[in-house]
Amino acid sequence: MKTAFITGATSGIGKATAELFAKNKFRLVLCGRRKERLEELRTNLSKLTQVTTLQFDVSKREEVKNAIASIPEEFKKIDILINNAGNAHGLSTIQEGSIDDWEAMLDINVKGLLYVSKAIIPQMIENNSGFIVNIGSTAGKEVYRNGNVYCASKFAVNALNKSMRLDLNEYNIRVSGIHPGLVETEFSDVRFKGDSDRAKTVYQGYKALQAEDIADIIHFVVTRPYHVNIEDLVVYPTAQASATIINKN
Ligand code: NDP
Ligand code: 8X3
Repeated sequence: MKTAFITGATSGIGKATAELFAKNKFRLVLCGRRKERLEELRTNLSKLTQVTTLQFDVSKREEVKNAIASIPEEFKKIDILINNAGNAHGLSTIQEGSIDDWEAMLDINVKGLLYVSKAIIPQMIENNSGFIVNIGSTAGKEVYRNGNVYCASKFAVNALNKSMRLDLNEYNIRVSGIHPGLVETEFSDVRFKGDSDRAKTVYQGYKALQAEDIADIIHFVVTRPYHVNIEDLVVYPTAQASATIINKN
């Protein structure tokens, strides 16, 4: 049984991935900050597979280190790391953007991904095997107006994904980047700080990607034969042609 460590498992893409992986009998280490959601996931998914949960903030270096050091023995060998935790905070011009929002995005989306990877990679190297899936974004391929720092954080994820492949190549560690376009999750609620009416408009007038669509792709990527590594995968909803061209009704 393979063990998958999923950050940002309490919502959206991470949660759908946890549910799909549980059905497919992966042993799961599920992470997030919201304790009650982690408890609910553990209760529900334990009916299908072995599950443990870790409550920590990916942007807090010591919390990451301590949480990962506390993983129960039977979950300690991580076969698959899914670096998914992340969000956009705000959607403003560079001149009007909030420095707190910028720091949150860089601390969570970039440094958080690094802290978690740094804690898990050594045992993958020791095992001479492993799989890291980095959830980037189409925002990491093409910038859009007001996207500035979120886009920069996802361009960084794209660069780190490529860098990990180079540096970890000699240890048989596979590294894949998955870059979704618009996915209907809690993402826009977070971006617009709980303004759910504004968040809803992002997904109105067309069929956005669903979290389950991305979970399905992640599952496909990690279940290829060991000699197959999908390096980079960009996925849009059919209605979306680029960051800003969306065929709405
Ligand atoms: P959600 O808001 O639904 O989920 C975000 C997840 O990240 C939650 O589980 C949240 O858990 C976790 N998270 C956020 N901040 C932290 C933190 N500081 N420490 C630990 N966990 C954290 O959004 P999505 O599912 O859409 O987003 C998942 C990933 O997909 C992100 O990296 C996002 O950038 C990316 N993405 C999303 C797209 C979209 O359109 N939705 C498109 C392209 C990429 P908790 O709050 O419990 O900590
Ligand atoms: C999320 C998709 O277009 O809001 O990464 O940046 S977008």
